[in-house]
Amino acid sequence: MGLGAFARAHTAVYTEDAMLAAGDFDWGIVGVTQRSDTVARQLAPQDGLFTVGERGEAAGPPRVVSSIVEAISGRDNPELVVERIAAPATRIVTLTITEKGYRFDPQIRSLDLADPEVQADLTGRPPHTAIGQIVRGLQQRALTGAGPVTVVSCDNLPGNGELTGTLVRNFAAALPEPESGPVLAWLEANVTFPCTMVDRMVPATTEGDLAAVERELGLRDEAAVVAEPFRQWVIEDNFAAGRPRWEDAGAVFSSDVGGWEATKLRLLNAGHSMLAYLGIAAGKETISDAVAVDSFRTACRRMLLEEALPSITLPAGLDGEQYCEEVLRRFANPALGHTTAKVGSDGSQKIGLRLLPTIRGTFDAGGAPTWAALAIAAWMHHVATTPATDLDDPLAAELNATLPAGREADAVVPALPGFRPIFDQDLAEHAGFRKLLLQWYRIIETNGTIDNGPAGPGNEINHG
Ligand code: CS2
Repeated sequence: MGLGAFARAHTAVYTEDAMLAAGDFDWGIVGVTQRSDTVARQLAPQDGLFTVGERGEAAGPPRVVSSIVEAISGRDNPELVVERIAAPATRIVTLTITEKGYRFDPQIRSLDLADPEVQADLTGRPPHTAIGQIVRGLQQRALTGAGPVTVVSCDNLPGNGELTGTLVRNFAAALPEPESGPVLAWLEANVTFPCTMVDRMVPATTEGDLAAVERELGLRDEAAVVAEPFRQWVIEDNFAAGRPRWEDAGAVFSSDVGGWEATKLRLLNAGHSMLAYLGIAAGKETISDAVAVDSFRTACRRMLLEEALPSITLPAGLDGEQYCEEVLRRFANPALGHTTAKVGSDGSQKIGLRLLPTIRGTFDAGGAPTWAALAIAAWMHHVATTPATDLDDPLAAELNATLPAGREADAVVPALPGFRPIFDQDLAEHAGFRKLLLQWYRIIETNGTIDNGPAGPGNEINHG
């Protein structure tokens, strides 16, 4: 579920590699697009085939991936999606639907039952939400005896397996009684929700990427994607009905996926978000342009090493400092064209998960999360200075309603931490946090963030 660029460059590639390595061709992916039918329309006339072009140092040649056997527009064919989930041949449902696709309340880690789409799905219409589609599919499996199935979240959420299981149960429990009890009982016995950590930087494909792939391949491919050469997948081995031998494709099966997820979210994704908002404030179009600014790279490195790392329990054997340096190197890949606008989108869904654990952890240890607060201040500046209609965020309207009339630090900084979908009350009222935000916001407001040389304006960011 979810056929965006990431799913094509990650799940589909691992699955094809696993089939090739193990000689086990019994698998195939039915891809379901979520909000738009574009990718389904692009893939259908190509028999599901698409190219993955690698960009950057050690890039391999373009390859055509063949693991997608059907592409469905979920928005237009919700009943077909339910039918596919319910089919006895379906063994695994993977999700690459981004944070907002889960429609959950992060403070209490449960399904947002007030969400109008969730409510509408609960009334029994052909379901539009991913969680609704899964539960309706599971209900069918229970009725027809289609057998056990595994649901695998491949999104950047802490404890993504456990969370997805909770949301599925929340939806099932909210169904009217004659439906709710049986599906809940069935799923306890027949469905597993392993946790995974997924990693590969995959920007949105541009017209330029399509033209480059056409030159390399000699064919026009409307569904091509480009990605960095690096990829990683750590999976908890808890599958109810078999799985491809993803380990033969380089995936790692581990009992400490939580450690890997926290590491990746609070180092890679947190650094990414920080560079995105600093970059946006400085007019930098890509992450590689943003990380090339000395003061931004320094701020990012210091946040990772001095604030995030000490508050993470690393997976056994992982060298945290090396991981941070590798992340910074990956950010600097000039061939990728990963835009600050894309990484900075959906901030309300991301920053709470990526940055706040570091802020809480640093305060709890008696320190001051100077650099993580800079990232939050830069996000605030982005929200406050972007017209609500242009803000690429599912909660743009709610954020706009929280903003005061003035856009200066003294107005914005006291107001935004009151935004409950992101900040809890403790943090919102934390005087030290407020002070750091005020300092940074004033600096960004007065000087901007750019510092291209020793005498450039805004080099306060270097000095903290
Ligand atoms: C990025 C991620 O867009 C974003 O928010 O931080 O998509 C990032 O590129 C991936 O998680 C890398 O694995």
